[in-house]
Amino acid sequence: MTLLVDTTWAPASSKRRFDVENPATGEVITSVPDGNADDALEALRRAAAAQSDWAATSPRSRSEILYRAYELITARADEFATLMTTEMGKPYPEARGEVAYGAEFFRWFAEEAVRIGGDHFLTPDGNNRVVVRHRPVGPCILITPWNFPLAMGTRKIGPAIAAGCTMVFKPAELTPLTSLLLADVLREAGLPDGVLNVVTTSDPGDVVGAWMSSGLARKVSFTGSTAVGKLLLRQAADTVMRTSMELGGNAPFIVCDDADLDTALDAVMVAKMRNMGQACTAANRIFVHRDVMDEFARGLTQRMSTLTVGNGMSEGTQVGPLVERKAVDKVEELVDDAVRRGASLQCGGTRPDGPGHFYPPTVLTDVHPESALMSTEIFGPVAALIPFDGSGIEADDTVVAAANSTPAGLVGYVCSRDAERLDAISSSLAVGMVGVNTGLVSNPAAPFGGIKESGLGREGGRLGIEEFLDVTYTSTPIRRRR
Ligand code: TXE
Repeated sequence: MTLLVDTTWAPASSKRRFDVENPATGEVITSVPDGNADDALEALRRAAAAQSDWAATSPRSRSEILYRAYELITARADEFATLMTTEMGKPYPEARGEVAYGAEFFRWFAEEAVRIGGDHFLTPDGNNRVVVRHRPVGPCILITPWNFPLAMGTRKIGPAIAAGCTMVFKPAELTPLTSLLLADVLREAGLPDGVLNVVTTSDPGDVVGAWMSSGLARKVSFTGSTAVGKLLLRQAADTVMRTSMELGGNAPFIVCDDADLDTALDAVMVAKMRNMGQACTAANRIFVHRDVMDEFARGLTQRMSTLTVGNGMSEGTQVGPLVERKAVDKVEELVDDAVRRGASLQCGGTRPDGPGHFYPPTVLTDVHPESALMSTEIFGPVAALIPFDGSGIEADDTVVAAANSTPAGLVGYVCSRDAERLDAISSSLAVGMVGVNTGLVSNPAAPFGGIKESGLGREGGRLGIEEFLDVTYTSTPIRRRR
């Protein structure tokens, strides 16, 4: 495994490497090159040098590369899923789901690549002809987190290729292997040299800092923590770089008194337990109307306590390890804090002994609003239940106000049997996306993204490619006949 810079897979200039661990066992899988600022700048120079030729390729040829890559990923689904489970921990069936979802971004953007249009109109006075064009923003910096090692990459690389941008790509240090395999597949699909340059590093601040201050990149697309997102926004200001930020969430999940509880339980299990709760879309605060709280809590505890926890590669595993020891420490602290503030533990809550970074599925009821997990992304398999009271619109207003009382605004969920109520609540939630009687909102055809401190810009959907295009126009006076 090496860095991909231009045409060659190369070692880091320092010759240093860093280890990649299997979170289910704590064992080292392999090591990858530990790139530094010199490697980073070399990679970005290659991307910048390749930009004009790449922008001149036909939309059809870029589309065909994406289609081929889609097919190659699909054909190698087992290899991708095994690698992902091994370096990140998610159960193999979930990893297969991510391969399908991640590959789909390439197919979606293969279709978008050939639909980049423009506009052409006369000004209202009829004196000028305006031609509006879209063109690639230029070399892009792509930074991805570890929680969806394939899909976070394809969601950024897909539109960059479709738009005609070259790129430098830094995958998360915990999960670089899936990204290196993805780069390999893109080369096999015919991506020209220099278009995609991958730098793995254990020091993201060094590598990304060099890119941000180089003056060579025109855009940064980041998915990760809000703290790092804010840092990048400050760095981007120096060169007024375009930014797309997909940052943390703190999703409210609302169960109304008239909800179908089986539907709500199915939905909350998906919204809470997908990826062991390590998703920005994870249900973080589960608001349940007091009239249905007992039944809902019983049903959820029954489902959570019977899940099979283990190595994601073992048959029957439903819940894998968390990504690293630090993540388990954080979840443990949040649960202990909630219990100290009066929450009741219905199941889980005790970290097991033994190797691997495991934490059991946990249900907390009567979570106090001052608990740290109300304002922090739990990023673990912990369901925090908070009761709310009242009837009709009064109850809805109360729960919406509580749901909106956070700086994050990525996603929300609401369960009810009343269409009008669902519409009223979902349109009042201060979030970018709402799951209505479902726990899953992500889809390559939809514009994924948040409002408030959850980020800027949209990934996927019709808007996804626009993030990688500049809009320009020419204005030409019209000569009128006498
Ligand atoms: O995130 P980081 P971490 C949230 C979630 C999680 C917390 C911490 O709450 O518990 O963040 O996770 C790169 N300059 N999310 O520590 O550090 C890093 O190498 C440039 C939500 O893993 O933000 C990786 O590639 N880049 C989120 C990426 O940022 C830097 C997904 C994300 O890592 C950098 C992940 C720097 N100075 C975590 N420091 C979501 N939106 O889904 C780190 N990085």
